[in-house]
Amino acid sequence: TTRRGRQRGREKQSKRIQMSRAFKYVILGGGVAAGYAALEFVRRRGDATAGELCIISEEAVAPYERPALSKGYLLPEGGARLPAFHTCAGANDQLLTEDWYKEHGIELMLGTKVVSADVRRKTLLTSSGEVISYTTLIVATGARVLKLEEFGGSGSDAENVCYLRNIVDADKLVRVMRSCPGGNAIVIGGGYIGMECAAALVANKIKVTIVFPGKHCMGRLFTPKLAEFYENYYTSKGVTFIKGTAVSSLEISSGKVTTAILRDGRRLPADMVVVGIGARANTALFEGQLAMDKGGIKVNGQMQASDASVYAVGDVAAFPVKLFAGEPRRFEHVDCARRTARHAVAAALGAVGDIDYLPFFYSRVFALSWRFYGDNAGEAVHFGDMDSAAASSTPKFGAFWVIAGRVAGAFLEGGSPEEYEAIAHAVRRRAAVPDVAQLAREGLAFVLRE
Ligand code: FAD
Ligand code: NAD
Ligand code: ISD
Repeated sequence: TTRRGRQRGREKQSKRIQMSRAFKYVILGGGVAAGYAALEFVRRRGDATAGELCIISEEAVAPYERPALSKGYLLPEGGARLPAFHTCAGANDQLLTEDWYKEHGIELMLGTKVVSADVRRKTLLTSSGEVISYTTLIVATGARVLKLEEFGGSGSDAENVCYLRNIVDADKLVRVMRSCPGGNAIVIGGGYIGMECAAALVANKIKVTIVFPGKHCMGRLFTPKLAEFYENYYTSKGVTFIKGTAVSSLEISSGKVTTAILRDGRRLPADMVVVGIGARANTALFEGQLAMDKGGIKVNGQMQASDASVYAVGDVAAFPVKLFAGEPRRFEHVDCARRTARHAVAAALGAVGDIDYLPFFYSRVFALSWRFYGDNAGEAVHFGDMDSAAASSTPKFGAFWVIAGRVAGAFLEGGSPEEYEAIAHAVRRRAAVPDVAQLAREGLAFVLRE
């Protein structure tokens, strides 16, 4: 190398050094888990947090309650808007605006993507070329949407095709929805996003057809019988279900989808398309560096990864669930993000016991609202009158899942706080079920007695 080459190398090196910063704690990701982790740091360390903690987020805004995006954010009028749903509003806790992070000396690096991570050196490289080093890293990178292209489809870039993961997606969805009042929406996927967005589209007076390959909606959680109730309810609101098939292609004209073509050749007119075909945990930065499991980063009961300086929380973490005999599980639900985040911070700051997590998922659509606790494995025992429930304005019904004579999971639509508490408690203590027929007959009364 020439002298000039060496000089340039030194300049580059010193620029790099200038662009390096070190923090004791770094949270990678700025979603739900990051917000709850930050609050936990401040609660536990008070002013000592100042200057020690950095959050790096690809998103342009401070951590917010992602669930609001498919619910309050999509209301036709008076929709939820930031700053009202920053974390930790969803847990009725403190609202952490950007100012809150400033006030507590927490470095919030927004609009900054981490492009590579070096676990051995304890460094992260950002899209702006900055090197951030850490003593302890909390990975909270969440999950990304699966794209049609990953299943051999196309059309994701069309002006009226919407995904929903972040606030930029939600703004596009609102824009597109408002551009076609009274129009036709094709919803691809009958999971959480498909069902919640379909309800929001109906509220916005858009005609909805949901298409998915499965036999019934919410295939990861619902039994066929539970699904039947919700499908009937949606149908009564004007939604059409096309099940057991898929959209094979989207016809595009002037940058917009005009028609969805099904595998069997059927052509559905489309003014807009919403795609909700699943998510993948954002693990790529750590593949080959940390142990993986269940599509996520494998952690122990302290939320600590195979490298002791790294913790993983939220959607990206596969952790042992005591209630399931320590089996590692990964959940893509907000309660898990909140609790694992708090637990990781407690663990990183000192000794805590291993996490003892009761899985909890929920959804709210139309005037309906359900909660689920535990595991949907084993024999499903339905309760409540699900047929007349459809006619009721306040339906109440559900299911227990029973494994080896004990309650393993419980689902309840339309419960009161006391009833939800009772089913959660039954799952938590794995209530004995001497007679499944009695459980079906008694339903909620069975757990309320305890
Ligand atoms: P996220 O909240 O997704 O946050 C991940 C963050 O990491 C994002 O800010 C992302 O930009 C950032 N990031 C990723 N990679 C990088 C990188 N390389 N560099 C910098 N930043 C990066 N769950 C429920 O239980 N109930 C609900 O009603 C519900 N509704 C939902 C509605 C929607 C529309 C969605 C998308 C999810 C919903 N969920 C719901 C799931 C719940 O929101 C997630 O489980 C939760 O957000 C997970 O939190 P997290 O912090 O792990 O990930
Ligand atoms: P999902 O896994 O819940 O549902 C995916 C749906 O897409 C299923 O109906 C599946 O049959 C269908 N599907 C799969 N491949 C398909 C294909 N090629 N063509 C058509 N359909 C296909 O995922 P989602 O609804 O996209 O949700 C994404 C993430 O957001 C998940 O992590 C979910 O947990 C989370 N989320 C949770 C909630 C909640 O807990 N209330 C609400 C919204 C989103
Ligand atoms: O958990 C949630 C949820 O379901 C929402 O809609 O948080 C949001 C809002 O309650 C936050 O304000």
